Amino acid sequence: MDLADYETSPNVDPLMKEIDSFGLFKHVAELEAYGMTVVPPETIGASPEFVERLRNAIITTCEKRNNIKIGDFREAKAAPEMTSKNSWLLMEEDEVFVEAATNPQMMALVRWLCGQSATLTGHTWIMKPEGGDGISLHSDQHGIPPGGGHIAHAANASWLCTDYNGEEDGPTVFVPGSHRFGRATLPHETELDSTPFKWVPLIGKAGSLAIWHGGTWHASVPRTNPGLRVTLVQVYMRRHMRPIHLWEDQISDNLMEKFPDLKRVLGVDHMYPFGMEGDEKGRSARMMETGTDPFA
Ligand SMILES: O=C(O)CCC(=O)C(=O)O
Ligand SMILES: [Fe+2]
Repeated sequence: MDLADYETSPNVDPLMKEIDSFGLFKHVAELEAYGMTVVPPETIGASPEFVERLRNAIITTCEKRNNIKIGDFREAKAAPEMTSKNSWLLMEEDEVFVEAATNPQMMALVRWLCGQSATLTGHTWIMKPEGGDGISLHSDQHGIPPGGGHIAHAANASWLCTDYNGEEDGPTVFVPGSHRFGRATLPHETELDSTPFKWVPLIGKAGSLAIWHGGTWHASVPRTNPGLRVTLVQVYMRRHMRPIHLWEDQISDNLMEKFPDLKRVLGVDHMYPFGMEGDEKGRSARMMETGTDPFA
C-alpha cells in the first residue's frame, strides 16, 4: 500500500499517483535537489510528429507576424532581432500550443512545483540563429523578494523543439541548487564568465521538456552552430497576489492625471500584462529589483 492510498491529502495524493504512473519520480527528485530537470521525449509523451508540428507552428507564426522567410530550421540564417519579435501570445495561432500547454505529464510536474491551482501566465518562443547572443543569469520569479520562501512561486516549462547537443547550440544554462538561495541574482553574479557559481548547459533532444523552479538561476550562451535553436517557453505561476481589480479599466484618466502618485499606488505601471512584444513598455526594472531587495 502506498501512502497516497490512505487518501489523507486530497491535493497531493492524486499527484503522487500520476507521478508514479508516468515514471517521473527521478525528475521530481532532480527538481527538489537541483531546481531543474530535463524529461526526455519518450517519458514526457512527445511524439516526433508533435515536435515537428510545434516547431513548424512557431516558425510559421514568426514568418507571418514579422513578415520574414525562415525556411528550413537546420540552415536558416534569419537575423536574431527578427526571429525574436512579437513572440508572445501564441495560443490562438495553432492548437498545438494548447497541446503543449496542457500535456498531462508536464502538468504533473508543474503542479508538483506550483500546486493544483497553477496557471499558465504567459508563453513565448525563442528562436536563436547562428551568432545569436546569450543572456545573463537571472531568476524567473520577478517580484518575489528575498524572504519569499523556498516554495516555487513560478515554474518554467520549456519545450525543446530542436536538439541541444552542447554549448555550440546556444542552450539555456543553469546554476544547480540556486532555487534554494531564495533571491534573484545581484549585479556582480550575473555574468557567466565571472560569476562565482558553477553552471551547466541544458542538454536534450528535440521533444524533451526542460522544467525548472522559478527561482533557479539560469542564463543562455551564444549560438555558434548553423541553423536555429527553437524553444517554446511556458511560464506557470501560483494564483496568489493578483490584483483584485484591473484598475486601468476602472479609473478615469482624469483622476490619474489629477493625482500624480495614483498610477503607482494602483500599480498601473506594473510589469505585467505583456502584449505580443513582451516588455514593450520598459516597465520590468522596478519589479525585477524586488527579487534582491524587499525595499525595492
Ligand atoms: O534559454 C534561454 O535562452 C533563456 C530563456 C529564459 O531565460 C527563460 O525562458 O526564462
Ligand atoms: Fe528566464
